[in-house]
Amino acid sequence: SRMKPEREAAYHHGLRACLAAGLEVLQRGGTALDAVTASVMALEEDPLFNAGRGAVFTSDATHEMDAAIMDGATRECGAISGICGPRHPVLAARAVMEQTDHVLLSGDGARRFCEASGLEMMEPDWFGTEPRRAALQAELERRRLGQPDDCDPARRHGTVGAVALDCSGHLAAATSTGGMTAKMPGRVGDSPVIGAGTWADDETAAISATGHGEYFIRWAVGHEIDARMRWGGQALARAAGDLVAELGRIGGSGGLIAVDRKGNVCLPFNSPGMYRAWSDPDGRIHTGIYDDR
Ligand code: SD4
Repeated sequence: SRMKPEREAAYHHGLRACLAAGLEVLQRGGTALDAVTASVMALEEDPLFNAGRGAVFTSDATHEMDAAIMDGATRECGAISGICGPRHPVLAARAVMEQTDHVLLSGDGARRFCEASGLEMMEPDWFGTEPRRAALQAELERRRLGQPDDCDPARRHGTVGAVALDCSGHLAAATSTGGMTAKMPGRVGDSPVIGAGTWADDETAAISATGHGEYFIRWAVGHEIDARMRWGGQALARAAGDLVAELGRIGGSGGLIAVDRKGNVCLPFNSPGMYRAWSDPDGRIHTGIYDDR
């Protein structure tokens, strides 16, 4: 069943604004890395999406956010996992990439790194919203009653990501998430795992995934698509479309956004819907929620 028209309109509006934030960077000649950073920051700030403000709750009613960013030109990347603090987790991931010799920082050390590097930090309450709290209660109640898990994944997920190709031919990807509602404390999803939920290489594609993270890690989705393109000679649409369909058949609901070195955009998903926005080469913005093909 679809959501109320007002709510749908709010999503289209939010998606358009976030796409525009990244597109503006590209149109003035900025880098793909700066474009994906700008789009993901806008999505993190929008409480409709499950990242930054509006992140879902763990089963302990806390937030544990994951984020990653990758530069396709150099394969430099950075990620953080399991933290609640930085207003923009994607900036924390980018700081790991640019200011440390490491790729992934987690937990308390990651938090202290964010403070030391001067990132804006927020109190835990700032991230929580009423709808997320209600979703946590509903999920805990469902588990208590042993009822089947038949919630539309598009509604329970909402991880955010951005991929971009810039005028120098460089690709970049970024992903940010609160994870999955009522996840076990300490659980890490696919988003901060390079080669799973986040990937970019100028020779193949930039990829950012959403969905049931365990499947996306086990099938190494980002790197698998890269391999099918690089060694299998497949086009992005084939490699990504097939893999997302394969995951759907074994219970791994979700989807991804991707762009290749030629600028071909591919947005496959096996769930009833996936919030998405993309632009034509001429800068025209499109948005989508459900599978309306
Ligand atoms: C995760 N892939 O942590 C994320 C969940 C997600 O919208 O997509 N939520 O597994």
